[in-house]
Amino acid sequence: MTDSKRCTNTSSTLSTSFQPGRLPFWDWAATPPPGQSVYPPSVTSPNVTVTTPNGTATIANPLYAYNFHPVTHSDFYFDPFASWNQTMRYPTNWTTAAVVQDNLIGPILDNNRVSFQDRLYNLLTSYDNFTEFGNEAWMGPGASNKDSLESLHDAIHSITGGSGHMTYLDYSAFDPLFWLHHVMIDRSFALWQAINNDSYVEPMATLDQTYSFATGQVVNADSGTKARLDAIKWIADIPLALEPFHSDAAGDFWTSTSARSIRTLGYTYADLGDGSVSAVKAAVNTLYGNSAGSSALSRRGDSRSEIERELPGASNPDAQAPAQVTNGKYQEYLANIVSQKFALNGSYAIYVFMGDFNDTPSEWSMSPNLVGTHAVSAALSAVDAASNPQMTRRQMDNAIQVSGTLPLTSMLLAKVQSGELPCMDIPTVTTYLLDNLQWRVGDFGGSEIPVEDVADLTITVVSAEVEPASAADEFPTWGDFTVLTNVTEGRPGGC
Ligand SMILES: [Cu+2]
Repeated sequence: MTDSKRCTNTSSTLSTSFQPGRLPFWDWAATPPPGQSVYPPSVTSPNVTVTTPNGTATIANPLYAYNFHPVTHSDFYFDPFASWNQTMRYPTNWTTAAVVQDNLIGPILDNNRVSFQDRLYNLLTSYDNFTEFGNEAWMGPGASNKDSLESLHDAIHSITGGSGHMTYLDYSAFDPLFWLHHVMIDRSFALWQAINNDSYVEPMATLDQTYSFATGQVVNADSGTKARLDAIKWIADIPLALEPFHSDAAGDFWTSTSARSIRTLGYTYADLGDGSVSAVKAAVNTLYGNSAGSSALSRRGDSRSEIERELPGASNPDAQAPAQVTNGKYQEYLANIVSQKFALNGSYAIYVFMGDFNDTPSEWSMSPNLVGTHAVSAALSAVDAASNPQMTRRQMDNAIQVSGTLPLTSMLLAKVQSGELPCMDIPTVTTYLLDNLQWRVGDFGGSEIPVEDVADLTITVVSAEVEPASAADEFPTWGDFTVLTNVTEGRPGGC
């Protein structure tokens, strides 16, 4: 975890009193130091030793959990959340007696980390449209880019939550980990913005109701002032304010345009350097290029960290293995996944494997053959519909298709290295994936969900020819996608 935000002078009392404050980010994608988990002790230790005016003292770690004062059923509609007096990560079950299984989270995150890193690298280096980069809503069959920062963000929520607070939109922000995760999302967006400063919010209708926006309302970047939800509901293309964030004492709100640069808000990130595109590209290559498909050697297996340290990143053409690069290009493979956001009772995950795996759902996350976990974060269902009719409405009315991508290249390269796969060309990989690519759906309580139960689930494997980066401050160049129809066609969830 790294210290990140700097508050600068502003006139408001709150800002002044918060001047020494920092919100750290938790980088779940970067390669951790050798022998360490991506899930750091600073968030996993129940207690922490601090320095006080009278020496050191051991206190409850504020980053480990939030204690309610106390929790009430009127605030927490859904049991057992209303009976848990502390935020829970990976609770053993949904009962009052559940206990946290924090020890599971690190190994699961570590087993998914190459997937996180590949996804983030691909998003930062090959997505140049804000809407596609940011938003998980499915853009239709014509769109080539199915992943989004939002979808990757959902995966972290769900994997750190298990069936606890972080997994559910309603309650996740109570867990202190939420804030460290969201600063990482903010930082990822800031890195992307520095590279793609010509693309931003486009006017489009909202697909789902939020605190400020009604479903179907057209949201644009130049949000107006003092707009109230009641007054603007259902009226298209009215300038919107980013409620409830006031920009001045007169009651005006921040807008997407006024909040476009984080520097306006008084902070920055060290990785942005001087803000030049080449500096940010070089930083992205160093941070996340190592395990993306753009470098040739396998990043999976026990020697992963060692190999990663030897490779300076996507920028090193010498690192390309002869088996992978042909005529100066190599082949990337991705699994695109589309499904209904509210297909099930709350959040769910699609696990993609390459090869054999254990039938026990609770062991999927730790499978050596797990390619990655695509998580769909949803609000809790109408378990208690009588006390929360609004939630029932959301579940019933909103047929929202969302998408995400699990990169396959790193795992395929590992299979080449282990001798299971002869080479990376399309016919060979198609045959291999037809036999070995498998997927399952589960909730986060350790139960399997029949693939057929997930409305509109479609998994499609695509491939693109990619030209490696030619310099440390350049990115790989992607060609057009080819759909490998026969890999998944005719199988449950396959398209
Ligand atoms: Cu979030």
